[in-house]
Amino acid sequence: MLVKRKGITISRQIMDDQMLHPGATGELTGLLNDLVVAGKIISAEVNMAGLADILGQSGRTNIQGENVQKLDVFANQTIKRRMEQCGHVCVMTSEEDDDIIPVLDGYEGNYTIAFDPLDGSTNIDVNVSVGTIFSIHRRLGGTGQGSAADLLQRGSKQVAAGYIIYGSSTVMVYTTGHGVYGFTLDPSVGEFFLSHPNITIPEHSLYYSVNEAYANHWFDSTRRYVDFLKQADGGKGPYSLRYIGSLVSDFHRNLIKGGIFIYPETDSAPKGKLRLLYECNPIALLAEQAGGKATNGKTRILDIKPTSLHQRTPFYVGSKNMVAKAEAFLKICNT
Ligand code: AFP
Repeated sequence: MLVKRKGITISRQIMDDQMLHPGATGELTGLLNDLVVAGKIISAEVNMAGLADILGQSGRTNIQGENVQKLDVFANQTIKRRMEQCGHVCVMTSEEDDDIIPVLDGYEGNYTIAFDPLDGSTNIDVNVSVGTIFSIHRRLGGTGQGSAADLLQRGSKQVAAGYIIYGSSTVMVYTTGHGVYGFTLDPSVGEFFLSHPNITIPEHSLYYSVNEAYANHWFDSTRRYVDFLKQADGGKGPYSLRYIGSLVSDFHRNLIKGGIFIYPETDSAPKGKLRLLYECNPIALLAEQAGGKATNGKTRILDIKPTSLHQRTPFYVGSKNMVAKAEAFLKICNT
């Protein structure tokens, strides 16, 4: 395996990844490089948000009298445009679109992409970090336009997944199944450079992330686990709560520092809130590749067979020991 040094460019890394797969055609490399371009475009727009008065509803005009879009609409269009003509994708699904999204005729490729163009977007106008999340599968077979079936594959079949977080700096974190790497965008030259080689998530930590406002609506098992986190836990605890309300930000922090992120089922939302295809699957693959764990409480996230594009699932992800402990609580309380 090639030793990665801080400072290599993301395109170099993507090409190195390709070399790990003898016989690779370069299609995935091309797709990822186009995603990088989309990330740079969205990053520039997010950074200009306050200045350009782009916040607010679609259809508003900015101070130059131009029609402006909400950033999530902008991000969605940017990714769709890059992907529909990159020549490597056969079908897409996005958090912003009800149905599958075709690619341009003549540009069909061998991969599918599911994405959340700007997750956490309700936080944009208060300068909270938001992110683009993506999940890539190889199509089931055939040629031409892909179908929903190509998208409804298990997370364990992902060939690449990651996110781009637009925060104090823009960082792209991704995996192609050979570890997790983070690249920070240097806006002065418009290039992502390796800043976080071979990320591993600490096996244990003292952070947990959950929206406790819903505690009265959780199942007993979840409530007991979170209560446990507030106790001493043999001298390890009490744990500290860190919740931003933007999955990419919460997960990114836990990936680097360790911790567990929980979005559980509630009595009114028995499947939770987060979406399997373009939120939980890609984050779960990153977590596992970094040595962590991801479950819905009963089943490994990556083993769930999706049945619909926008299906939701309860989500417990992060440091291996903490997720295992949560699972143990859920099993005991549910029996
Ligand atoms: P938005 O994209 O609508 O801001 O939702 C963000 C999100 O899907 C995810 O990023 C957060 O973890 C989660 O919702 C926060 O949900 P609660 O506000 O219910 O805690």
